[in-house]
Amino acid sequence: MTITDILNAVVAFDRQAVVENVKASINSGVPIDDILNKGLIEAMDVIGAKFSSGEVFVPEMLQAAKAMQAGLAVLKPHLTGDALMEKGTVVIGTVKGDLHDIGKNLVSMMVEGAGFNVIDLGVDVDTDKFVSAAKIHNADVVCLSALLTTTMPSMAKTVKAIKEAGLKAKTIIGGAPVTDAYARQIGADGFSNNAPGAVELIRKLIAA
Ligand code: B12
Repeated sequence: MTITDILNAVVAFDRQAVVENVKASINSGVPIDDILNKGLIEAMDVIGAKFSSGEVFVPEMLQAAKAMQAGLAVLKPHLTGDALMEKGTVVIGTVKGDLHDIGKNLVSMMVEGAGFNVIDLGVDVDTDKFVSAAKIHNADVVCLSALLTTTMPSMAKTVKAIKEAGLKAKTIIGGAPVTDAYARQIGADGFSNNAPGAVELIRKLIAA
């Protein structure tokens, strides 16, 4: 049993095999980061490439996503661990028009595990909802996720609205098409291309 078995099981949409292989890998001491990055996340890149080349379509992408999420659920208790005291409040969501939530959920899980109070607004979240949630919960940081180039402008709109509302919340952005340069361009306070990086960024912004 290897990490490749996990990757192959996700690509084959075999939820049960994903769960069994993830459990077996954890039990045999495979590093959690490897299971996550080289197994589950890498598998989504394989599916994405197959989608680009017309080998698979949306229903298959969705099945792979469900298989991946089943594996993530097994990993979740191992991703969290520093939740002893609340260190601040973080609002998170996938922006308007975008339904991708695997990466957002992963960030949410790790931020929660690092001891922050996380308010997860879900997917397809419009600017007004982000602003009012940041206000109501007195958020320290608002995290925006986007996986489509067509929904990235919604990040710019939300970052601007949060600043204009005069809230204390800092904004950070992420998702496969997002870059550091884009974060700077739209005036966001930070960017990371992975979930542990998001946690580090949030810690720094709150300490600043
Ligand atoms: C699974 C998937 C789907 C699933 C989503 C299921 C779900 N519940 O999320 C479904 C089938 C619904 C789907 C639909 C579509 N999809 Co899709 N999808 C994917 C796929 C294969 C994987 C995405 C994923 O989960 N990656 C794994 C996660 C862990 O990675 P991640 O999201 O990038 O997150 C990490 C980091 O980016 C970061 N991060 C994420 N968010 C945040 C936030 C913050 C604040 C920070 C700091 C960091 C951070 O941390 C995460 C962990 O490391 C990608 C291909 C790819 N490789 O990205 C295509 C992809 C994103 N989809 C694509 C497309 C085109 C679509 C559709 C338009 C297809 C269609 N014709 O209908 C629809 C759009 C639906 C909509 N309105 O949103 C394109 C986008 C192209 C583009 N340039 O815009 C891609 C790239 C596929 C491709 N190669 O063409 N999709």
